[in-house]
Amino acid sequence: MADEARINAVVSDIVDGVRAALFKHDVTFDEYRVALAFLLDAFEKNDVPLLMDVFFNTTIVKIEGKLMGGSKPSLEGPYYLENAAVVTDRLPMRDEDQHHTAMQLRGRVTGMDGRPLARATIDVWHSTPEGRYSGIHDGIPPHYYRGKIVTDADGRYNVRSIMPVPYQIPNEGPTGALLTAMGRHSWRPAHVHYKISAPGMHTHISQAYFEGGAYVEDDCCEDVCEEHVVAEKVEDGVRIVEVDFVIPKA
Ligand code: MBD
Ligand code: FE
Repeated sequence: MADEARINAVVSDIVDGVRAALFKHDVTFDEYRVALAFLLDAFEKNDVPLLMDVFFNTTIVKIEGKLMGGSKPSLEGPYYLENAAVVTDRLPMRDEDQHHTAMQLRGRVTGMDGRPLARATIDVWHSTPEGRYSGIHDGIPPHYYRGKIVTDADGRYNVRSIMPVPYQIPNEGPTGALLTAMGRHSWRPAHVHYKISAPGMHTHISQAYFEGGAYVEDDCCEDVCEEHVVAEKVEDGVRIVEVDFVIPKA
């Protein structure tokens, strides 16, 4: 993997691309100093993961998806927590949140050969109704709106939660300030995160978005692809989020 020719080819092309942009816009030394100060600030404030999520992570995810085959992957984002509990019918939530619009996460996990993946683990996590993440932001117990679902013998999963909302990425930090300075917003459409693992299989990371939802066409992280937008479907007042996954071998 770390062969010299490849490293040289990739890094040289990146540098050439940046240089071409600098020449194209006659970037001045004052602007160069602002950029350098920005990078140092982003490192110091641990904002580099978010910066990479916004600008480049999605590109690598697309490449990886193309190389692996199977369902298209998404960004993992910064808010996955490893030790969520196994859930069988409903994600844990605050009592006062139970009146929000319910959603049902369901679907089927198969291998590339079409056979069901039984006992695969699907970690799901999503925002609270006020657009925060449990265990990350203040005031929400860490296990809320998170859980590990285990697929049945037919590879199926089926679990209830409430609808997430659009999420504004932290914009008081350097990355948010950069987006603002560019005249861009820092919102993501409402989304559900999935991380699927099964022995011998590639760990698949995905997100689902809601057709017609705010920012679906204008995600600040540019992660949305057509395959991940779930069509509007409501059964007895419950928004159905039906997503099947095809997982390649590791
Ligand atoms: C999120 O919730 C998210 O999913 C991504 C990709 C980036 C920042 C916050
Ligand atoms: Fe998220």
